[in-house]
Amino acid sequence: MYTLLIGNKNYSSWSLRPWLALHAFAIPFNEERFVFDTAEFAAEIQSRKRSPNGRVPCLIDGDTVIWDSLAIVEYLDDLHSGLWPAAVAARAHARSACAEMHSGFQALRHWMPMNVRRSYPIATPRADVQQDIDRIQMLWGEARERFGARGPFLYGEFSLADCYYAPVAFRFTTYGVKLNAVSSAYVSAMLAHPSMQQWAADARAETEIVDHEEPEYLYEKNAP
Ligand SMILES: N[C@@H](CCC(=O)N[C@@H](CS)C(=O)NCC(=O)O)C(=O)O
Repeated sequence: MYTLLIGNKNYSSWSLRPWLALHAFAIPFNEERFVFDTAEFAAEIQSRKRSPNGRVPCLIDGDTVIWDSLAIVEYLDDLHSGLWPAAVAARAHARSACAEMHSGFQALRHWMPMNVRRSYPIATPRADVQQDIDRIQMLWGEARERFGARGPFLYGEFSLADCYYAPVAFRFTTYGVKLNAVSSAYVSAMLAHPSMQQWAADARAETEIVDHEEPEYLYEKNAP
């Protein structure tokens, strides 16, 4: 049985990605949640005792330890197959989209951190954030148009690419981001997915608040 080490469900966007892959594809696993900014997180995770890079997520499969969300989902696809879109061209597009998410969109990640339980509409996002939003909508539109005929998700049927953009669906909702029709329909499909609903319910049930992840810290206390 796999063990997945994760952070707070309300905040940990990187944890959500492999958790969603396991949950949505009905792969049995245990989860261990570590709360940010606690002595336990420092002792178990940041010390590298349980996770080699001192971060979450981290997947433990017997003697095999896989850190970093992208390596984890690739490992799951190696062992379970069929988690990426089936057609080679769609798979290449999906992998590119995930790589772009993994290494990019810094402005969006910084200024619109995932915060599942909050609603904090931002009427006019900063220019650099809007550029990231525009690029994501372009990418989603292309995936939906070229590869999305067989379902409501990016490549039609649910795939690892949806796991990768799941935190963005929560972010766009929290910050009230104005979206075109295709993106808006995609976000609705994601929020309706039973595994996303489970994660959101778990996030809302959490009681810990991490001040520096809250929008007031970014936009009010610490405003540039
Ligand atoms: N690129 C990594 C990012 C992992 C990451 O930054 N995790 C954050 C939580 S979402 C973390 O563990 N932060 C705690 C720390 O850096 O001390 C991945 O894809 O897994």
